[in-house]
Parts: sequence; C-alpha cells; structure tokens
Amino acid sequence: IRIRHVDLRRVRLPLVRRFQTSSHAKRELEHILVALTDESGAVGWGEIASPSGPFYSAETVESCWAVARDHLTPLVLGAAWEHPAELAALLGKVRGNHFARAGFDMAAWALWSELQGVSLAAALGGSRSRIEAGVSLGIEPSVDELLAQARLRVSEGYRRIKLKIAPGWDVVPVRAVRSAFPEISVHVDANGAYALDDADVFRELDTLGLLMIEQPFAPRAFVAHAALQEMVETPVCLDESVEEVEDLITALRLKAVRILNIKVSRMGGLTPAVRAHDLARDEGVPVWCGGMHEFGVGRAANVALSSLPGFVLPADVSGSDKYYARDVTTAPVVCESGFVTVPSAPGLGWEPDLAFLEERTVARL
Ligand code: OSB
Ligand code: MG
Repeated sequence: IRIRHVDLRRVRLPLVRRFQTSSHAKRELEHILVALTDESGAVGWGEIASPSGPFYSAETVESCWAVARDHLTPLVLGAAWEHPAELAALLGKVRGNHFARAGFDMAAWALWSELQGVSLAAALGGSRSRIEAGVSLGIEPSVDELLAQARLRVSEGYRRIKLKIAPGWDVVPVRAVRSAFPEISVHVDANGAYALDDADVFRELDTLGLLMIEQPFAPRAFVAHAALQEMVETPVCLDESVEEVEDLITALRLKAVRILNIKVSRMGGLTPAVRAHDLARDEGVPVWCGGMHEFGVGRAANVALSSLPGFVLPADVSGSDKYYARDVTTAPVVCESGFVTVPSAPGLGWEPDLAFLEERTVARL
C-alpha cells in the first residue's frame, strides 16, 4: 500500500453538556480528522482527539497539527507498507506525540481492513458482537445536578457510571451516587489530582464498593500508586501513567496497576493499544477502553478495540448523543440497554458525513 494523499482537517463540535475534570473544563472540542488515500483511491479515516490545552497530556491541538503536518504526513507519504503495524513502526520514529500518531495509525487500520474486506474489529482480533458501554460524568456545580445526570444515564440503560473526582469533590458526591443507584457499578477518576498525603480520602472511598479508582496520582507516580494499592482493597486503575507499553511493564513490576484503561489516543494508536491489551491479558490484568470524547470516527476505533477478548470491563464509549447533538458520521453511534453493537461491515463501520464535515471544518491541509 502506498499513500498518495493525506488530508488533515480541524473540525469543531459543541458538547451537549460542559465537561469538567480535575484538570480542565470544555464546552466545545476541536479534533483533527486524518484521511489517507491510497493509489487505488480507497480512503481510511482517523481522528486526533487531543484536548485543546496540555492538561490531560502534554499535547494540544496546535502541537498535533504541527506534528501531523511537518513530521507524520511526510513519513506516511513516502512509505510502502503491507500491514498497519509497519506504518506504526515508521510513525514510531516520532517520539511522544501519541495523540497525533494515533490519528494516522487509526486511519491506516481503517484503510487496511477496508481493503481486506473485513471489519476493523475483526482485523484487530476482536470477537465480541457488542460491547458494554459506560458513561463518564464530569464535575457538576452541585450534587443534585450530578444526581440528575446519573438518573438520566441510568434511565437510558447505562449500567456503569464513572465519576470525575478532585479535592473538594469526592466522598460526598460519590457516596450520593453510590446510594442512589445501588445496582449500578460506580468508579472514580481523579486525573492525577491527589498525592499520597490524601490517603484518607481513598480509605473512605474504599468503603463504598467502587469498581476501581482511576489515576489518583500524577502520571509518573508509579511508586505512589503501588503504595496506595497496598492500603486499599479497591483496584487501582492507571490511565495517564501508561503512554507506552514499557510504562505498563514498569507498573506491572511495581504492582502499581490492577486494572488498565487503554486509550487509543494516549497509547499512540490501535497498534500499541493491541500490544498493551495482549500484555495485560498475559499478566491477568483486566482492561477496558477509555475515551477522549471522540467524534464518531475515533469512537468507531474504540468500539472495534473493545471487541478484543481482554476488554472485560465496560468502556467509556457512550452513544453519540451523550456528547454531540449531531456527530460527524452519517449514522450516530447508538447505545441500547448499555451496549453498542460492533459493526461487521468492512472497515471502520461508520461513514463520515462529508457535507456536515464541510460545515464544521475550521482549517484544512
Ligand atoms: O480521563 O478518561 C479520562 C475526557 C477527557 C479527558 C480525560 C478523560 C475523559 C473522559 C471521557 O473520562 C470519557 C469519554 O470519552 O466518554
Ligand atoms: Mg481517565
């Protein structure tokens, strides 16, 4: 396969509800869509789902745009490859910049699976026909507003709720949701806002029967995560800490991870995401697919990835309507009774809506 043309576009969509984590708040997202066209005219789509500012990871939309334009596009345009893993190895010449690389890797997988005539899920080694979806609820102005959001999502069929926590917004809102919905799995995600000095907060959360505690400490604080896991029964889950498969090896060796959140964007694409899945599976660590409020293109990749056998916990892959009034694909991603169907058609399984994309594109190359 040779890529003849690389199309990059910055696309903006407003969120249906403002989303706040311990690290940043957003009302509108600007993601970069990557379209790779081969010599036969076949097109594969990918998404660079970086937040605007460097508060989740070091990347920004601007950094992704520059790296995609100046480094990744030239690498991809020159190359001949048979399998997406070969292209991923080439993209790996660029250090870091995982969100930017993920968009290209994803587009290569979408293109390749389409050319092979198989679904992206099947190309990746997935076997599930539907995946269990959860919702991630941001920090709200009040506990009542949080409870209203939880009630809405439970009424839509979601059976697992993740709550964003931060110092000052932890035990009280979590206990409120836990006791209002005793039949729902609840877990918390701190996005690294705490330190080991805050162990008392986690001892209290540990009494609430939570599914997991996601990324309580800073990304590089592997030792602190291991120390916390010795103090609490609730499994500690890593997100931001694991950018490379080597970070997972470190975390496993230190006993700093009992559950792993795998994000396509954070890991640098589907190729490394599958590697992390394989290693975690060998080590008996359950994994689940995290999200970055992807548009339909990136979410299609998340759905496909979640169909792999090691993804045994619900994904942060909700229906399009949880995020956007209108998504960038011709059909939205739909969640029914807490499940999303894995497409069986060749390729990504969702088609970009080109006319709507045109309306929402703010820059292109
Ligand atoms: O840590 O999982 C996170 C959104 C933005 C930044 C970080 C995170 C999130 C989410 C959203 O939790 C999950 C989703 O896409 O629904
Ligand atoms: Mg997280």
